[in-house]
Amino acid sequence: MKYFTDIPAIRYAGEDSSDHLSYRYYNPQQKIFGKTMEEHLRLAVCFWHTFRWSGHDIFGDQTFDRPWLHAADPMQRAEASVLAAFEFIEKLNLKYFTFHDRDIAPEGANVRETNKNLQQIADLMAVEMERSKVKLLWGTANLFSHRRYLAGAATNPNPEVFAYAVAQVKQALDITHQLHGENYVLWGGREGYDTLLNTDVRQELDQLARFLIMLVDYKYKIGFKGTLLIEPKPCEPTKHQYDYDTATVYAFLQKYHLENEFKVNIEANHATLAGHTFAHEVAYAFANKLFGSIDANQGDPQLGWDTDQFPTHLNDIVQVMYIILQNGGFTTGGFNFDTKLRRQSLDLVDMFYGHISGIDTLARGLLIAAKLVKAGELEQFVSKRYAQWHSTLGQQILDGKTDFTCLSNQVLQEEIKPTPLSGRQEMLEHMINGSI
Ligand SMILES: [Mn+2]
Repeated sequence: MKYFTDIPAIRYAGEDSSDHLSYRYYNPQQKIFGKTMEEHLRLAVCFWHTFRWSGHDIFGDQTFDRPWLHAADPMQRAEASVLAAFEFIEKLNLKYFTFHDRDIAPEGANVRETNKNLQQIADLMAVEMERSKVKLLWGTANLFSHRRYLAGAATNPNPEVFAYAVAQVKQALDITHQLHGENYVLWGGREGYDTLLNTDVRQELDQLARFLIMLVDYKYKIGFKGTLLIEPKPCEPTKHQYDYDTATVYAFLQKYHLENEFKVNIEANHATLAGHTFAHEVAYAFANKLFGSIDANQGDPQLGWDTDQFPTHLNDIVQVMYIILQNGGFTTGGFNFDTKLRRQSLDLVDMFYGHISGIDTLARGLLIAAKLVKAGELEQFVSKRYAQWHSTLGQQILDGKTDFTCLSNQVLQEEIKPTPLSGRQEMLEHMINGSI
């Protein structure tokens, strides 16, 4: 069964193409600084929003009618969704996908049956991956939808829920390993609280750390070579989530000596919900050797929730791409589309328009950022701004060869009088827009 027969394979047609079912900027084999665009971007389609979400929101039910979800039997629906997903990814000419355990296979009557369902679908995925050469960027476990997780998984007040979550993540990691996943993601959707009135924060943080420590042990035990990623988000569904942002995750990891075992999966929309820019989270992650992967979905500045829209804000993407290029690019990570169509975008072709639009935004952002790197003007400006730190004074401070007493004496003796210099923000903003 094929689902997208009336849609052509999506190919690069160049900037002047008027065909909306083509890429204007994403030219997979085009080389930029010695790597192809495909290797730079490592684009992935997510399984859950794209093939399992029906358009429902908190005010309304299903709006989409997906043919692969028509069968009465949930396992038949699961198998049909896998076939639809690989057909879609191949039509877009992409090389990666991502999945949640519960979105690829339904829960059974008990854990044994649930695990059997999941294994059966994973085996079908393995066949499709072999046939299509599409790879797994990352897998993850859904520890937030079922009511057993209403008060969290690892941070639940009931250790039986913790144990249940361990069993679920063990199998999700086993399957990610089987499918040669390049990363494994943890998003703590309900690892937080709704009210402090019923919550022991210190206890919950210790529980979360135990969970992650055991996961790391298990990763080495089975020889999983991928990167473990934590996806920060400040709130939603809970009022407060412990993985608030990259800085919070970094502090938590250091407290429990886990900073070398995890990196972050930064989502654009989660960054803005935390009161940051997307670029801030990426820069902060690189600054602390924590950069792993990206969920490229953006939010809406007027809507205060996680709208998961396809990335279209070119200026934001240029800044992010510039930071990624300056720092050497992805290693095991990539750009995942953890994106949802708007619920009025009913047609199958809208799935293509959404992804093409997002992919072209990233590709165009990459091209512009490469131009900025090549021109070197921004880099020179920044390095000049810090140049005085190479002076004797700057080096003494950085090398720890001075102290409060020495420095204050030096200020008095040499009558140090610093001269303020312009930060040139407007010129730099003008320069970025000029390159777009
Ligand atoms: Mn995400």
